[in-house]
Amino acid sequence: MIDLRSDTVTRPTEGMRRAMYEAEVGDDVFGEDPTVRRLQQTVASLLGKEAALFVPSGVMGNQLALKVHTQPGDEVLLEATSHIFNYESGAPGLLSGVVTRTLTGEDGVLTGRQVADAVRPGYYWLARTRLVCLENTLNQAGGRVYPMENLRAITEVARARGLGSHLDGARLWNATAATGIPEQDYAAPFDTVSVSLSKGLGAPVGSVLAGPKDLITEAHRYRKMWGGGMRQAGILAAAGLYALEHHRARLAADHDKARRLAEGIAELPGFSLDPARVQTNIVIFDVDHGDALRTLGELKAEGVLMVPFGPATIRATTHLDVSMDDVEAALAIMRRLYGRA
Ligand code: TLP
Repeated sequence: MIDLRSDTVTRPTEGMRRAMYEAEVGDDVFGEDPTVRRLQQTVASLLGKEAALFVPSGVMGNQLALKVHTQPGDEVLLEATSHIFNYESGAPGLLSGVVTRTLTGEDGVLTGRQVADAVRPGYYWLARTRLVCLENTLNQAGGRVYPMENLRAITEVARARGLGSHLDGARLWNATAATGIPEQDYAAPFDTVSVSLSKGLGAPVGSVLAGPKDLITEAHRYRKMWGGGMRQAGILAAAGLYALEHHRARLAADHDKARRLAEGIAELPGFSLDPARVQTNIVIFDVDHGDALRTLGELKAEGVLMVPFGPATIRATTHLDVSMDDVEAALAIMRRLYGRA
């Protein structure tokens, strides 16, 4: 199988498994796991934040951020295609009791003006707009990198209007690999940032939420309350540390594979995409006949896995466990199935 469903499908490499095996561990609920502590310090310093918290998933990192930035009844501004709004099971309503309000960006990207116009005035009969969340890279916009100018403009508005700001940086590493702008620079305008270790970096489990000490202390409390207190979690943190050290530099290779895949698909009749839009490791394309599931079934029968991202839309994601040869093999299959005779 050539598995392009997500960059989450990777299996730990031998070196990573060795690092996990050798990890020094302790009970992290007592704050005694040295490897977890080292991971938290490493990520906090990489992102230029005071403190960080190791969490089981990207969803938990984002939802903890919402929790510590808001009170029940507050309003959170999100882009309409964002992961937090679409793919986190409605958690903001249940876990934080907040109202989510979506703004529609151009290809997922909002402007400072849009956010400024959305902040509600302080009348007591209105919800209190309290937090703005952005995503970098933008999953639904095909891995697009959020332009720094817009990140700065939006967070300036947030600060000026007394709102908190959170960045869902599940694939922030890919943004840095694509532009050369350090993660720390992308993180700087935000109060809190969550990053994933289990996507492009190839660790089996884990995300990290970083931010000011007081908010991370509060997040630590809710992590426990939500059942995310982990004991000898150093075995997982070791994989994250290994990934940060060994798998960040190679992300650019995933971007090359995605570009090649996009170029190949763009040459086939019946598919619509512009390869120039592929900036990182995600390729999103449309099937002209309108039935993504049909195409996905045909591809699966030939050993190529991708996921639906709309009725006529498909997503393919490159990662550590697919090689350039795998990409060429997937393209050869697609040419055989869909190329002109
Ligand atoms: N995204 C998954 C699916 O849920 C769509 C994927 O395959 O891309 N933020 C962003 C931007 C994400 O893409 C994801 C995962 C998350 C947060 C959640 O991370 P996990 O799966 O670790 O909870």
